[in-house]
Amino acid sequence: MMVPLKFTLGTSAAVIKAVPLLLVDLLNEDGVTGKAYAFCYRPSGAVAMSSHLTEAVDLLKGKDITPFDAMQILSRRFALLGVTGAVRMALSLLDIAMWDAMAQKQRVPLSSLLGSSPKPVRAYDSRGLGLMEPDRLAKEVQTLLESGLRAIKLRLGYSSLSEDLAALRAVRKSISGGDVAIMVDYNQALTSTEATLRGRALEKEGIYWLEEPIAHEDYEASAALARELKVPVQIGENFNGPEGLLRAIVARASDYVMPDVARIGGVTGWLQAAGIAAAHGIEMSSHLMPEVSAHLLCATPTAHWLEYVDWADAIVEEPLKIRDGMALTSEKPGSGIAWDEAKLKRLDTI
Ligand code: SMN
Ligand code: MG
Repeated sequence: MMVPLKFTLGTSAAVIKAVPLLLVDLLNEDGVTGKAYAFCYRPSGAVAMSSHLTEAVDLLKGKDITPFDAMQILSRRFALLGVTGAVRMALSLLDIAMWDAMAQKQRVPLSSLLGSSPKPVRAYDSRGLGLMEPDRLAKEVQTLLESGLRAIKLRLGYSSLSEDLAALRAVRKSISGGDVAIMVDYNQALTSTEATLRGRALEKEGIYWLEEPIAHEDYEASAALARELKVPVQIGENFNGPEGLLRAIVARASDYVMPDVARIGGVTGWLQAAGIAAAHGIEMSSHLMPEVSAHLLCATPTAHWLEYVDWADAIVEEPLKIRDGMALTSEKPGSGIAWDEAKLKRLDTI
């Protein structure tokens, strides 16, 4: 379904006013329903994913199976089509729903099932600060900070460096006196040369990280950039499975990593990725879907930052709570996601 956003999000790739979310109810024969949702980027992404997901569930129907074993089977069955893009996202969603069901059945929060417990996790606000006029950015950051978080993400990628600097300075000035970290995200807008030029200028302004400055899969160029710049380079929302993360880490493509639970292979893929990041001593953050990601960061040895957005507040019974700069991981059994039927009905009529 299309869920309207409270803050329009202008990125260098697209202006997002409403997000296509795919909601999954995985009905198990024992009566437990595993839940998951994903941001599908485009409405057609949701159509493709639901088609892959239906087929994946059909392949498992009648089997008493765990998420790990299911992913082993399904990644073979989908290997010739390619476990990437919408296929990878569909399998990740199924995995998340299976883990949710397993935790619910054991009556423990997902983070506890993973060997940890639901803790507060450090979070930054990623709901707004899209591409817009500096005075509007200055106003919006004030509204965002009312949530109580002490770090925010600013989207950059204007047509010139001076506009990028004007945006950053407007935000910085608006929060002057406040001890607020600013992450910046280019959504792959720059060439390597331009990224070096802009990165050098931005690092003098004291940004916390520089996210996806160039094409996400060019790990070699990203590694050259990370070597060149003092400011930490952040990538990862496009990693395809733990093997994608491993390739990036081996190439030293970035200083930090931030996989997306719906592309890294769900909970199963995240755990493997977290092991790889920890073994290399690299800080790992999350990308979107904070309700599930919070549980995962509780069980991530090098947990860094949760990316907070409130998109699912429009569909769930209990929105993720924020307190003192932290997101409070749900203590309910499972991931804590339950659809609010009244909210869903209202959205259906929009
Ligand atoms: C992002 C990606 C996709 C949609 C919205 C925002 C952004 C992020 O790259 O990191 O949040
Ligand atoms: Mg990003």
